Amino acid sequence: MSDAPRLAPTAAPALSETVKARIFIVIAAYNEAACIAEVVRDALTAVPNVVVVDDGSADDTTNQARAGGATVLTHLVNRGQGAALQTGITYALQHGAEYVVTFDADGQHDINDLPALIAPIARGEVDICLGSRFLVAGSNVPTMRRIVLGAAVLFTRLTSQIKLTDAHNGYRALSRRAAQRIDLQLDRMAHASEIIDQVRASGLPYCEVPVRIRYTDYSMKKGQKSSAALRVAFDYLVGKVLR
Ligand SMILES: Nc1nc2c(ncn2[C@@H]2O[C@H](COP(=O)(O)OP(=O)(O)OP(=O)(O)O)[C@@H](O)[C@H]2O)c(=O)[nH]1
Ligand SMILES: [Mg+2]
Repeated sequence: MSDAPRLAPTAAPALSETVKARIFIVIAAYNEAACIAEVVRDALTAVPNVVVVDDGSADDTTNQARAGGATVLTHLVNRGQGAALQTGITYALQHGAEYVVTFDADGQHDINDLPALIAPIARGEVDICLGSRFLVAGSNVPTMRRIVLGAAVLFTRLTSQIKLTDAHNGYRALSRRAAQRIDLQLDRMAHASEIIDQVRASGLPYCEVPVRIRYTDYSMKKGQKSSAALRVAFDYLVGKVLR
């Protein structure tokens, strides 16, 4: 079993304008009208290319994401975060992305962590940086989420043979060649485990990078129920058998 290398939580130097211009931030959004415009505006302070995939939302997510300045792609029906990310990754590659970053729509991630996620790839050390909320001291992860995410870490060790500290963090950066090897087939939340398998199968070097996370009343109300973890494990195992 391989241990993912971990980077120390040091402040990364600012990214060059050339690198920034080649980053595409992909945000899968489902019913996030309340916060998506602000999330996009924040992301656009760091990079020029922000793509929101509105995953069949019933609210005003598309208009709000456009108002924030994003390029918006739309799923006509709700297909799940995995499908929405794959749509965004494919679009980013078609539009010349050298780096693809996945980022949540609900305001939980911090755009200030972007340089730390991109720098190891830009330096040519790795192709994939996986965000870890558990490498940051003082993350306000609620106890139940800690337990569920701890179980996900153990599950990943068993099924993917990779030791991570945070197996289901939506904040990741991929080089172009890594993004080309990602092909998410699991449409819903189980894609988070599937992507780890594909990272491993790609044979490309990867590491974990400390990233902050914010749990807010909004994110807790909208986010995953603990019981959803069973569905994720089931979908993933069925997907593995069918592959
Ligand atoms: N729940 C859900 N989220 C989706 C879907 N499609 C896209 N998303 C987006 O996926 C992101 C993550 O969803 P969350 O439900 O917050 O999951 P999470 O962040 O892994 O879990 P929490 O720690 O509970 O917040 C959000 O930005 C959603 O808007 C979908 O079909 N269902
Ligand atoms: Mg969330």
